[in-house]
Amino acid sequence: MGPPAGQAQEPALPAPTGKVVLTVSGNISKTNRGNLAVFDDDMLGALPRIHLETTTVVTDGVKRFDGFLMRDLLAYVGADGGTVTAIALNDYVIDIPMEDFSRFDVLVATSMDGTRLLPSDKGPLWIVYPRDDHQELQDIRYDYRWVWQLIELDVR
Ligand SMILES: Nc1nc2c(c(=O)[nH]1)N[C@H]1C(S)=C(S)[C@@H](COP(=O)(O)O)O[C@H]1N2
Ligand SMILES: [Mo]
Repeated sequence: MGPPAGQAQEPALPAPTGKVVLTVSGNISKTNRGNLAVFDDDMLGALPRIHLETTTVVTDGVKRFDGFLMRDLLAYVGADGGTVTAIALNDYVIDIPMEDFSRFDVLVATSMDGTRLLPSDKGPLWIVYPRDDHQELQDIRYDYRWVWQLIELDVR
């Protein structure tokens, strides 16, 4: 017998060589460590680079964020589901509907105003919504989803 229908193995992702900064788990078809997709800075840097400028509820004035689109990351790991659970270094956990990432250009930011985000201050990664471009996003429901110190995404 061949592999069960629908369980065809996708090509594996490259393996990280540096420190792992992001882990993607759950319903993904591309992996590089057991059932997980783990990323170091170089691997994240290979995703298309995007920037956006927006105010935030926790900083003053307009900030420039550089990073990659959440939907590009999710496509890269072959994510299939309705919800992404974002998990932070400080144990903050929140469910985000996957449709946010098709409806809006949601960024996973690696730097703010040209400086790499560090775990001591909102890093290594910060989920950033294009808040100033959409009135709908200027709402507490979305503020919850701006997870800083992001370290893991679980797709369900
Ligand atoms: N890692 C992490 N991200 C987080 C939070 C948190 O506690 N930890 N709080 C969330 C909430 S509840 C809101 S409203 C916004 C802004 O948080 P603050 O107003 O408590 O600073 O960040 C979100 N991102
Ligand atoms: Mo909040």
